[in-house]
Amino acid sequence: MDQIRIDDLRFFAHHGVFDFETEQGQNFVLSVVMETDTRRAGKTDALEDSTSYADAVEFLVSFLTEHTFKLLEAAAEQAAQALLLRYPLIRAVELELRKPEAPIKLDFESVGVRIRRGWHTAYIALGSNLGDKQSYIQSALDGMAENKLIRVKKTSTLITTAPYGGVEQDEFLNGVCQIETLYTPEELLDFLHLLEQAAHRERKVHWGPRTLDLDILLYDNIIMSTDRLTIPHIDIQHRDFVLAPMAEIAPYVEHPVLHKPMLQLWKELEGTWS
Ligand code: A4P
Ligand code: MG
Repeated sequence: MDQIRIDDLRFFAHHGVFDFETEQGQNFVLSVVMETDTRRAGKTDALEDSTSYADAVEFLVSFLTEHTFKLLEAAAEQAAQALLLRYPLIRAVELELRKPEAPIKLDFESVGVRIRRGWHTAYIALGSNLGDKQSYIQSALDGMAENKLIRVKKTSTLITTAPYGGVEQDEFLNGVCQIETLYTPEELLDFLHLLEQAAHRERKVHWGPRTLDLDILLYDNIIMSTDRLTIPHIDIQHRDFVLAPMAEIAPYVEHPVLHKPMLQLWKELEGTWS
């Protein structure tokens, strides 16, 4: 991706673990690389098609002088997040914050942290087969839309599906949505669990009836498996209630393990792929 960058910008602020650092303040040095598509602005030569680096940098310096953090890690994290929330054309930011006068009795140039943060694309499976299914799913979509760390980009049609997995139960209402998020996969799972709890979901029977089930199908091209989280979600290729809505909103998105697009996986499951 294209970059807009500023190197070694100096400013005065009050971050530090020691009282004298937060009271007296000291010099800081900031370098920022903003990842954004500059093609359009490159063609039109119009500032409204880009992100003004003057604005962005002034915003960052104001943020870092108006707030006080003990740790450079926290200052960098919060500043990167504020920037990404403020400037929608910036997809990711690499931010380096250094202290040339850190209280260390050694000969050094500066100490600092460098982080990279950005928007991630994820697909969430939505399911309900208990109570007012449609309004449980709508409450999940509303809950995501109200969270500033999530942008809901696309939502599929909701479809009625027969239960899969051998448990005798009512039919499901299913769909998927595409989101962009600043959450890590684990943080996203925690947030989805909060939405499930708000829908009074009780975990009684594995694969059993539920007011609301929210699963992370894909998160960028990540492949991971921990005690809590498997991405891509298991068994996508065998589930028409996932593949039909995915084929609607993301037909050419590839399964990162199977290396096949969603539309193909769906047609293979239906037996109509040739
Ligand atoms: N977990 C691991 N990976 C993920 C992930 N990618 N996204 C862990 C979300 N959670 C993930 O899930 C159990 C645990 O899985 C979570 O705590 C998390 O740490 P759960 O939602 O509490 O339990 P569950 O839904 O009963 O089990 P599971 O294995 O998630 O089942 P599925 O795969 O969600 O399938 N038939 C139709 N027609 N439509 C459906 O929506 N859904 C299921 C449940 C069965 N049959 C269905 C449908
Ligand atoms: Mg689940």
